[in-house]
Amino acid sequence: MIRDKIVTAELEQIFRQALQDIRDASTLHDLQQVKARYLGKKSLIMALLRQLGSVPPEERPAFGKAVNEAKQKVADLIEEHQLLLQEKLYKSELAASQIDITMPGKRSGKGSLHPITLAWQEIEDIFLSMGFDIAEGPDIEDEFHNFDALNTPADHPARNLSDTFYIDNDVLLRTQTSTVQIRVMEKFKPPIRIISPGSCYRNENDASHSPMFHQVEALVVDVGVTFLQLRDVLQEFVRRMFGETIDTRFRPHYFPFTEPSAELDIRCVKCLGTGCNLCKGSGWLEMGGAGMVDPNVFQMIGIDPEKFTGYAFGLGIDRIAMVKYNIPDMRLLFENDVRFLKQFR
Ligand code: 2U9
Repeated sequence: MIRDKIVTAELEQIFRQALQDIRDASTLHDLQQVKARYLGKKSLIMALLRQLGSVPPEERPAFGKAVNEAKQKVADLIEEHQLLLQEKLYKSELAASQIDITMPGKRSGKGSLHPITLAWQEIEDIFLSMGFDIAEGPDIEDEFHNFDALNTPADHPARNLSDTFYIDNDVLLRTQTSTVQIRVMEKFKPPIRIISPGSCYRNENDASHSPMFHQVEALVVDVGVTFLQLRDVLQEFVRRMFGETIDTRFRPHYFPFTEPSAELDIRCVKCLGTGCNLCKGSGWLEMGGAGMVDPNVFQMIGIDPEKFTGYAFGLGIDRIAMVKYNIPDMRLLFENDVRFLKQFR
C-alpha cells in the first residue's frame, strides 16, 4: 500500500511535469523531444512500466492500469498540442506568403513588329489594293524552278556553287521568289496577277548583303499586258510607299527571264535629288529590277507567247525597309538588338 502510494505520487509528478512540458513546447520540434522524453523507450513512464515485474502480484493490475492510463493521457495531450502547433505554423506560413492583390502588377514589355515585317505588310497592303493576289512557295527548291524555267542556262554564273546554297544535287535554297511565279503558272492559266513576297538566299555577306534576304516579286500575265502598265504600277507603288513626290526612272538592264529589262531607281528620299550621302550624290536610289517576261519563260511553262504577254518585277523588302526607316546598315536588320527594334513601336 505504501509502495503503491509512492508509485502514484511519482507517476503524478511525472504526469504533472509532462503536462507542463507539453504546454511549454512552442514548436513541433520541441514537442517531438517532449514525446521522446515521456513516451520513448528510455522515458520515465516506460521505466515505471518496466518495474511491473517487481511489483507484488496483487498490486500489479492497479499499478499497470495507472501507468498505462497516464501514458495514454500524455499521448493524447501531445497529439492535441501537435494539431495546435501545426495549425499555428500553417497560419504563419500563409500570412507570410500572402499576396497583396491591391499591389500594381509587373508590366510585361510590349514587343514591336520588326521593320522588315512592317515594310512587308505595307507592301502587301498596297499591292492588294491594286488587285494583286499574294502567292507563296517553298524556300527549298529545285534547279528547274529556280533556274531552267527562268531561262537561266546551265553555264550562267548565278548557278555557280559560290553564289547559290546547294543542299544536294538539284536541291537548293531559292535565290529569288520567281520560283513561286513559275509554280503559279504551272497551276493556273492567265490572267495572272500576283506578288510573291518571301525569303531568298545567296552566298554573300557584307554591309549591304545578307545571306538570307527578303524579296517581293510580281507577275502579271494576260492578253495585252504592256511595259507602260508595268511602269505605272511601279510608279504608283513607289508614291504610296515613299511619298507622292518620289519619282521613278528606269535604266536599261539585262535579266535572263525578262526582255526588255530595266533597273528601277527612285528619287532619293533624303535629298529629293540634290545629292547626299544616302544616294552617294546621284540623287537616285536603286530599288529593284523589272521587265517583260521573256517568251522563252512562257514557252517553258506551256503558255502561248503569241497570245499572252506579261510583266514582272523584283524589289528588295530589306532595301525598302532601310530606305523607308532610314536604317544605315543592313546588319542592323538581322542582329535582333532590342535597342534597335524598340524604335519601331
Ligand atoms: C517570272 C519571270 C520574270 C522577276 C524580276 C527582277 C527583275 C529583279 C531583284 C530586285 C532586287 C532581286 O532582291 S533583288 O536583288 N530582282 O531585278 N526580278 S525582273 O522577274 C520574273 C519573275 C518571274 C516568271
